Amino acid sequence: MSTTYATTHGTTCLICATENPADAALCATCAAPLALVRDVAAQEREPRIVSVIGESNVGKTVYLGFLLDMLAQRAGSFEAVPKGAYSVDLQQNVIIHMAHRMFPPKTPMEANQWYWAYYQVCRRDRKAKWVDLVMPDMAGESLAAEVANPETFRVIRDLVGKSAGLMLLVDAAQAANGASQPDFFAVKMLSYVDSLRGGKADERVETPLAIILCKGDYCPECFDDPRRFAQANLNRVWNLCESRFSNVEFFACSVVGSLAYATAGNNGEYVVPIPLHTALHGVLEPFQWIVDRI
Ligand SMILES: Nc1nc2c(ncn2[C@@H]2O[C@H](COP(=O)(O)OP(=O)(O)OP(=O)(O)O)[C@@H](O)[C@H]2O)c(=O)[nH]1
Ligand SMILES: [Mg+2]
Ligand SMILES: [Zn+2]
Repeated sequence: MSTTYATTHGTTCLICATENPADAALCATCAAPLALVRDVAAQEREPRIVSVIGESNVGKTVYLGFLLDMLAQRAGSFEAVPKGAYSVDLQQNVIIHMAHRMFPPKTPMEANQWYWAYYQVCRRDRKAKWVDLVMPDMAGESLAAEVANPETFRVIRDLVGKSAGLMLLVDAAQAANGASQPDFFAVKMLSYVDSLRGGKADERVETPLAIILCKGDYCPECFDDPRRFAQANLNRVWNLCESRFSNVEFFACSVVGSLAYATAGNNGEYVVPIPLHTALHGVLEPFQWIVDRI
């Protein structure tokens, strides 16, 4: 990533390198918050991007919100400092909804409405090594549009292309039920990443890739052996990882302890899951694995 500076003349976007007016709030090209650039300039340390990718409704927002909240509470001996109030919004949005026994709403497709988190993170049990992480919460539908038609969402291309670590979320419950959609979507996502990295036949992608099997509460067997689960239920992803990615690990994750179901809509035409209580399993492990490798 090139060094970027906020100057009196303008602010160069950290993500897409567009030159913006000094007082702009969002980048005119990719809608990244420019407060990020100003905070980075103050920090004098290059931030690393960790992208959370996956299909719409797989659980990206919920996962990221709880992860940031755990870091803020110093789980797993991590110390994490949010940079800028905007970095706390995502976590707050998820925690407040869950406290009211609701899942947070779907992330809008428009990049100017995404939450971005910029955190300074360090492990207190190790020789203190601070890493600055930028973690945007992208919308699954925008990711799908970009993967189907590269260049639709320039910000996604820039983010995924520059990421130091990737977390790919896959719906384990659907996969365990025999659906092939999660497997196909993940394969498309990974082949997109591969092509961004050059896709040369003799060079595998070295970026650390954590594949997170979400909604593990529906299929607890995925916690026993996430690798075996993936090999059996996400065989296309498993094979692609073996051939093209040299730094992959599989994890299982779940955020809810028990669910109830209620009807919603004017005539009760929808059934919505109500999270009765949160019980976090496997949220920190993939993050820890990535931080150890960047
Ligand atoms: N049972 C269970 N359901 C979950 C879990 N995490 C998420 N969900 C369900 O998945 C839905 C979608 O979660 P989100 O985090 O909004 O999904 P997303 O990937 O951000 O989706 P987009 O914003 O559309 O890209 C939630 O409304 C819940 O119904 C989990 O750990 N267990
Ligand atoms: Mg979302
Ligand atoms: Zn930009």
